[in-house]
Amino acid sequence: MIDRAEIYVKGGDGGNGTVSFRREKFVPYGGPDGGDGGNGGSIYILGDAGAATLYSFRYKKQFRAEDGGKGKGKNMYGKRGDDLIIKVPLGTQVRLKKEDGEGGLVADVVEHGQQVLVAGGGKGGKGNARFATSTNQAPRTAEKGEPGVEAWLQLDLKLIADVGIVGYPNAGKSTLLSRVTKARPKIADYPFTTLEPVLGVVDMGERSFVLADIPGIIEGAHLGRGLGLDFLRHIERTQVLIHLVDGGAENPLSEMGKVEAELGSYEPPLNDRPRVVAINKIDLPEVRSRLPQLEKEFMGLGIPVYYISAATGEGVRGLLLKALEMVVRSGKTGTEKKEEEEFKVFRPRPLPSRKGSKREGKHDQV
Ligand SMILES: Nc1nc2c(ncn2[C@@H]2O[C@H](COP(=O)(O)OP(=O)(O)OP(=O)(O)O)[C@@H](O)[C@H]2O)c(=O)[nH]1
Ligand SMILES: [Mg+2]
Repeated sequence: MIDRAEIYVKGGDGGNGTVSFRREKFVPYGGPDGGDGGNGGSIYILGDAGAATLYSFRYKKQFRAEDGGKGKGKNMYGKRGDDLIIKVPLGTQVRLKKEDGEGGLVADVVEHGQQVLVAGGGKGGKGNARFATSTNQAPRTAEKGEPGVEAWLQLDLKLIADVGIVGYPNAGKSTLLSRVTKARPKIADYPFTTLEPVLGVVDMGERSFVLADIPGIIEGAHLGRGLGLDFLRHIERTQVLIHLVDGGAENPLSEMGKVEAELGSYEPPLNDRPRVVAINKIDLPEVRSRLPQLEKEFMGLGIPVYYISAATGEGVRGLLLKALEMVVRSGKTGTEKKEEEEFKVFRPRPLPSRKGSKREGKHDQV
């Protein structure tokens, strides 16, 4: 899945104004009649509920709106350049890329039909007809069209999940997701099997919610250890977290503490999110035999703790019901929450010309 893409956008240039004079029979010196150039087309980004990924931007990265046409004689305006619309999935954040790294947020596209101007077309130049004055009745000047705005944009697709599963590598997060949804993430008994978030829909009869499995988190992840913490941006908007703990770990409580510390050092901190703890792998005899001890240790946390086996399904339904209840209690689905946020429409200024510049996106992931 591609969750980040870089694209180049350029509004169409304005058409040049024209120098022209009327030519009529019996009128030796006709007045100026050079028309204005047409405005260049603009580029808009449009939220499209039918789009699911940023996949298409892997192949097409450059977008140019049509240039405005040149002005013509007989006071004819040049043709206006056509606008170009780029459709993106809901949950896409658009940032302006600058030479010195990431620029500001241009838009947060969360609604179907939401349209944001990202590169305005240049204005068409005035034709010489506009420059006629009483003292200069035959002006030979016309304006050039303005160049369209150009910019590099970074698109980030924020997955919109209601519940996120966090935990140490190997805790069984992907096993849990595959148990309760149709998603089929890779599962293996080595750390960092999951390299990027995977989503699935949990069908609970009358209601359903979206569950996200994300990569494992280890101590020092905020410093880049393991797979780092970047992927947490995918669950910034989840209402509820399931903290999954491997019941067979040497010290499950301290493992959980390490992950919590990392969630706290992420910006924005995620450790104030409503959460439920699930101790996994209770089907293993060595885990089952230490259950009384685990219950004692985890009781003090003051949050709901469930004992489950993602492999056999034992205890899983209770966990899901609790997660659903917490989502419902938060009163917001991922989609509703976003409507409260403010959207900025940003109009980038023209960059110094970078004609013909080609850059490959650095952040594409498969
Ligand atoms: N016995 C038992 N094994 C489990 C259970 N859940 C997961 N496992 C095993 O634990 C290993 C890790 O499972 P994953 O689901 O890949 O763990 P993960 O948390 O997604 O790991 P990362 O993606 O690396 O962070 C696999 O070998 C699973 O088969 C369980 O409930 N019982
Ligand atoms: Mg996994």
